[in-house]
Amino acid sequence: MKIVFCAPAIDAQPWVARLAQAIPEAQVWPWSPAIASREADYALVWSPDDAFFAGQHRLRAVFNMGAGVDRLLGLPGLPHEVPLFRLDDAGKAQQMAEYVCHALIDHARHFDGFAAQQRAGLWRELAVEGRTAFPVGVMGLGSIGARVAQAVASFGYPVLGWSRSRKLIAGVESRAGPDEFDAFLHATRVLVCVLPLTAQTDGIVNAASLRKLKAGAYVINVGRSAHVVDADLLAQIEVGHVAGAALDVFDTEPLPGGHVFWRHPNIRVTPHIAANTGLDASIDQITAKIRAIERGEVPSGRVDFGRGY
Ligand code: OXD
Repeated sequence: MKIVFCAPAIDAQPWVARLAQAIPEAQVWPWSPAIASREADYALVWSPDDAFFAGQHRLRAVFNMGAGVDRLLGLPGLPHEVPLFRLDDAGKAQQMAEYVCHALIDHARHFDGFAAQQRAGLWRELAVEGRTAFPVGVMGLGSIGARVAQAVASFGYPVLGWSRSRKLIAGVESRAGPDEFDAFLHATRVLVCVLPLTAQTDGIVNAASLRKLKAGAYVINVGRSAHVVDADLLAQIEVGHVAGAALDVFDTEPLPGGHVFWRHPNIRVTPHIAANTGLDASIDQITAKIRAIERGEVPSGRVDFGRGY
């Protein structure tokens, strides 16, 4: 069995070593332009080089080393006849849940305000609204979104979820499809985006949807930057309908130095760290999927090219 690794932004060495250890019978190598025509049975990729797929003609499966496949689906030459798998969870859901709960509680309990007061040497209580004043709406209830919704619910916040099809998650009111989107927005104050980026979800957080949120809304985006129309978000903060946002993903990463988000008092910026791809969990998952394919089974996490995730 031959496995090639192509993720130019990631140090290949530990991944290749760990994969070779997990599947001892496999030859595993990091892709480079010099050996582009060396063909593999399986590929592990993350934002691979444009030329990558041109040299691969016998792939049995491609594994995306992340949850979102939007960049990969836009890559010229991606073979649609080869099954593509995304990581399902692999340690990301827990991290996402931590990020979202932190951003939510930081905002709702004014911890950001207390930090500012500390810098000013100010000892002063700030009035805090109860948790029921912050209904949280989670867009996207896949393995990651479901974990996020459950974690938020465990803190006692009212939680709604919105997804393509209705989901049964304890403590979460499920809304589904375009027909229930407005009702979902009207009932939400803290909007959390964990959606995959597709033609249907591109720009979904825009002036119209933001205006439908409860007054004093807050946006937490751990999906993709294209989900949020930045100018609309800024305009709604400006008019006071939206109180602020915690953003982990940006059109240009790293976020350029002069970008308005850096210094905006109501916007929290983090450098796309909401959930890192953990080496061990990912290799375990990919190894199990390769073994399943070798046995003739179809593992979970297969991307539907038509749906876009
Ligand atoms: C992912 C990411 O898609 O980290 O997994 O952006």
